[in-house]
Amino acid sequence: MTVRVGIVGTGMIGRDHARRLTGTVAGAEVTAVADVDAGRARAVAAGLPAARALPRGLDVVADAAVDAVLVTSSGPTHEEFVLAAIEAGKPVFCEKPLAPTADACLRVVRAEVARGRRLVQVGFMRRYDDGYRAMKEVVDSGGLGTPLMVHCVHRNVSVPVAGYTSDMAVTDTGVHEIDAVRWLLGDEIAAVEMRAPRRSGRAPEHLRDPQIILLETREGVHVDVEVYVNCGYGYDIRCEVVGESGTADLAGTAPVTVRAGGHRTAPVPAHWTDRFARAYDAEVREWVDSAARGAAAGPSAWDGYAATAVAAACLEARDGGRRVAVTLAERPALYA
Ligand code: NAD
Ligand code: ISE
Repeated sequence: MTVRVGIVGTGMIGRDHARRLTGTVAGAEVTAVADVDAGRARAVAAGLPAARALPRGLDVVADAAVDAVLVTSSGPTHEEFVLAAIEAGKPVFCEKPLAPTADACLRVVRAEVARGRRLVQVGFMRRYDDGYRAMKEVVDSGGLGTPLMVHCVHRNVSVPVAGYTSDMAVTDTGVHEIDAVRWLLGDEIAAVEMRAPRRSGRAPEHLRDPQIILLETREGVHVDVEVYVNCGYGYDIRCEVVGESGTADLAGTAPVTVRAGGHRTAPVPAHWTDRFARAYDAEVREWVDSAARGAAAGPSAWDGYAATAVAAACLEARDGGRRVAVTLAERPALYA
């Protein structure tokens, strides 16, 4: 069966996933796209073999030639399209964050629970990265002993001066590490704090950059996450789990290290599109396979809710200058 996919939002990652669904992942074709920038949607549709540009995102969800929906519009708009897909009984892949507020995420969780089956997959692609997967295997095997600490780094070369805010460093960027840590440890975040070092001269005046997120899990693991989104030199993602008797950290991504002229060098990826290319392919492949069965797998709406609830607590901690406890709603049996 070929899964006919409709895409809402044809910006950077929407186009990347459209290309992936057309040339890389088998068993899918893009049949409809929409964007508030109608010209952009038309241009993307023109470059795809079977896609039509429709006026609105909700038209894509309702379209009879769409079996499953991929939501890649900006975060605050996700809820409307994901709720409509659940209502239509169509599997939906939603890029992170599921929604920018915990309340909005909970509305999605409740709609899915009312529907009685999983239809939502959230785009936390680190769970599909070979390095993170190998790290999780080591943690789960018990080879490190009981986990004690996790150290994470999330650095972007730069972010757009307009449109990217200090809050997004947590809700859009650090949210990847919040999810990765929950998944790696199989533990929930119980409390958070934040620190803001001096502002980098590379960052625009309105942006607090870098920022440091501190997480404590229910089991007592302490986690530090450095988010620095204007580091200038590359897309640098690091993660180290420290256990009682050993550590595991992500290996570098370069296929080769060069020793020459008295130096040892290896390239740093330039962008998330390069660093996580294989992980994006794998998550979309799993989504297409599960959509062909009319269901969803992978990171769930509950994971999207939990990550956003932690991110919201981080903002409260940062703005109030205090430690904030994270309170999650009761986890529905659907996500057991
Ligand atoms: P972008 O700004 O390049 O693209 C967003 C697109 O959505 C734009 O074309 C915009 O016009 C369109 N849009 C906005 N509101 C809309 C609406 N109501 N209906 C239809 N279209 C609408 O942004 P992006 O970088 O492609 O990010 C999109 C989403 O993907 C965000 O949620 C972002 O956090 C997420 N993202 C995830 C990753 C990842 O690593 N998983 C990477 C990049 C972006
Ligand atoms: C972007 O939305 C992503 O999800 C990227 O993976 C992340 O590195 C970047 O900071 C976000 O803005």
